[in-house]
Order: sequence, then C-alpha cells, then structure tokens
Amino acid sequence: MVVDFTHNSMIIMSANPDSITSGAHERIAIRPPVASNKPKAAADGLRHDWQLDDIRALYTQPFNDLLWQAQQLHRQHFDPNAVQISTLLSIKTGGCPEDCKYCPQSVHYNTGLGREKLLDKQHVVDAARAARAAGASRFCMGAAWRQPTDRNIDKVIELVQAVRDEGLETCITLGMLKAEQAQKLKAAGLDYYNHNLDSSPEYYREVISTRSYQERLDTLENVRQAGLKTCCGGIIGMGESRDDRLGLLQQLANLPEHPQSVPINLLVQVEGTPLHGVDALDELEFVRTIATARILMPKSMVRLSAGRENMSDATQALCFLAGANSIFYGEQLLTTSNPATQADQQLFQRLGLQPMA
Ligand code: SAM
Ligand code: DTB
Ligand code: SF4
Repeated sequence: MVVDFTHNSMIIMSANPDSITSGAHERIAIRPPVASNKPKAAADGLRHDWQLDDIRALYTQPFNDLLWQAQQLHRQHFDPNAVQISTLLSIKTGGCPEDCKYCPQSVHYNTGLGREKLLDKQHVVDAARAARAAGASRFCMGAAWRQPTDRNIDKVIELVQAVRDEGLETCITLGMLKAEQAQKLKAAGLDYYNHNLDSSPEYYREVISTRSYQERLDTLENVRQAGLKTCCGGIIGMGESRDDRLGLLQQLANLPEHPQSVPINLLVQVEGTPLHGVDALDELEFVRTIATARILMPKSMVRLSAGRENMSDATQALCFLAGANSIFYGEQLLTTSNPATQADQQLFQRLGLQPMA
C-alpha cells in the first residue's frame, strides 16, 4: 500500500524580549514588542518569557527524556501521525541585493543563478494545480526581494488569489513588509506570511549585514497586526553554537504570539555561498532543536523544512517523533532540490503517517 497524498484522511486536532543575552556573546538590545500586544500574549495561555537557561535545561537533558517530553506535548495538541504538506515555488528568482551568507539568490555571491522576472499567473496556477494534485494543502511562494514595491504587491495579490481559487492555503515570503502592504495582503485573502529570524540575534550579525534583526522583528509585527498568520523560523547548521540555536528558539517562543508555523531549516550548502563548506551539523542536534521547538511552542506547526535531502529516513523519523508535523513536499524547494515525491510517499507509508487534512 502506498500512502495517497491526494486524499487527506480526516484528522481531529484537539486542538524577556526586552534584551537577550547568550552565554558566549555580548548583550544585544532588541526593542520590546509594543505594549498593546502584551495582554494578547498572556491571554493565549502559552509562555512567552523563556530564559536561555530554561531552554538549555530542556535541550540538554538526556535525548530519550527530551523526545518523550516533546512527544507527550505533541499528542496533547495534535494527531501524532498527521503531517501538514506544503509545496514551494520561487516566483521571482535571483538578483537579491541582500547578503545572506547562506543564500544562492544573493547578487553578492556567484552561484550560477541568474536574475529572473516575476513568474506569470498561468505558470503559478499550473504549479499550484500540480501541487494540489500531488497532495499539498498549502502553496508557498517565495521572491528574492529585500522588500517588495507597492507594484510588486499588486502583482503578487493576483497570484495569491489565483492560488486560493485552486483551493489551496496560501503563504508568501517577499522580504520586509510595510504595515500597509501587510494589510493589503490580508484584505486580498492571503493566509500566511513567511519571514524568518534565521538565527540568534548574535549569530545573525555574522550571517547578514544588509538587514538588521530589529527590521525582521518589525516586519513580523506588521504581519501580526494585519491579522495574517505568521510562518517564522530559522536555519541551523550554519556553524552557529548550540547557544545560538537556543537563542533562536528563545526569540521565536518569546514573540508576542507564537508563529503558527515554525520552519526549522537545515542549511542547504550551495557552492559559491560563503557558508558552503561549513562543518555539517550532528543530526541529533537537529532533532534536539525540533523537540525543543515543540516544547516551547506546543500549539504551533513545526516544519521539518529545507535540508531533508541530506538526512537519513531514520533522522526524519526521529524529527516526527520529536514533534515535527509539517514538511515541504515536491522535488524543488526554491532553487535547490528536495526529496523525490515517491521517496516521501514511501517514507510516510513506512512510518504510518498521513497528510493532514
Ligand atoms: N527574500 C525573502 C527573505 O529572505 O525574507 C524571501 C525568500 S528567502 C529565500 C526565504 C528563507 O529561505 C530565508 O529566510 C532562509 O531562512 C531560507 N533559506 C534561504 N537559503 C537557504 C539555504 N541555503 N538553506 C536553508 N534555508 C535557506
Ligand atoms: C523556509 O523557512 N524555508 C523555505 C521557505 N521558508 C521559503 C526556503 C528554503 C530555501 C532553501 C534554499 C533554496 O532552495 O533556494
Ligand atoms: Fe535575498 Fe531572501 Fe536570499 Fe536573503 S534569503 S539573499 S533576502 S532571497
């Protein structure tokens, strides 16, 4: 029997940011969220005041204890055998002015990628139809922009509406967003906006110089205020310390609202980018990061995101046991490859997993 990704089974879901310190690093000031968000954060019944020491204690406990704790919490909020399926499409590839050291689309690095124009609507509709036919429930579109112009926003809105018309949830990632742009996207029916914090505030400065951590937090604030759902996570395996991984999780969990989706990416090392050749991350550190994210943000979807091609099936199985309940599915991420759909279907079958309705 092969798991059919196209017929979702019925799943029942029961379902101190003032400044941050990290052992090895100097103190970095991060503006607190606006006061109006605080009662909302307290009202959701979730913790938003995680200290680094608390997170370290969770992360470093014996592996079996960590996974047991994460899996127990996971079962309180989700069907443990249901995994949400998202498919990615790069709608505007290459030529990005930002200098993110991991990214093949930055103009600062020679990775062989050219600068392309925004895809036309028919191309996007065809890709969305194919994703839906293959079993995806969410379609995520990414653009290699620092920030979209208002004209870009109008064009992307047409794409979002066309994807919605195909019966898919929509997510986009376009870079920094102004408040009015976020409101316009919400009014047009967009479901999620993806904007990652990428790493701890301290390690972030080693990786990106053209955009500040605070600017990322400001975009996330604009997205939340517009009433859009947030998809926000980061990348690990970039040569960061364990404390940087904890610092990223601390930032995510202490946001005024936990992001509804938390993508945890394993760096895809692309030749020509400055991070190509960094030491590979111990896979069990990746699993620990997923488990800790599940404990800190128990009601969020935690996505086992980029980097699955370099993971064994056994490691992916451990990630699902640790509380991951979403994946990127389809043979392409944005510009790099992802596991073959058939391989993913076989993995789901071997693990008894079902696509989430
Ligand atoms: N330009 C927009 C931005 O950065 O906000 C949107 C597109 S950007 C490619 C989306 C996310 O992809 C980044 O925030 C980063 O977390 C992730 N990403 C990019 N290159 C990656 C890589 N080589 N490995 C893993 N994740 C990567
Ligand atoms: C996210 O956190 N990961 C996705 C999505 N959000 C946009 C992107 C992964 C990109 C991997 C490198 C590439 O394919 O270009
Ligand atoms: Fe540009 Fe986004 Fe790539 Fe950074 S991650 S270089 S902002 S496309």
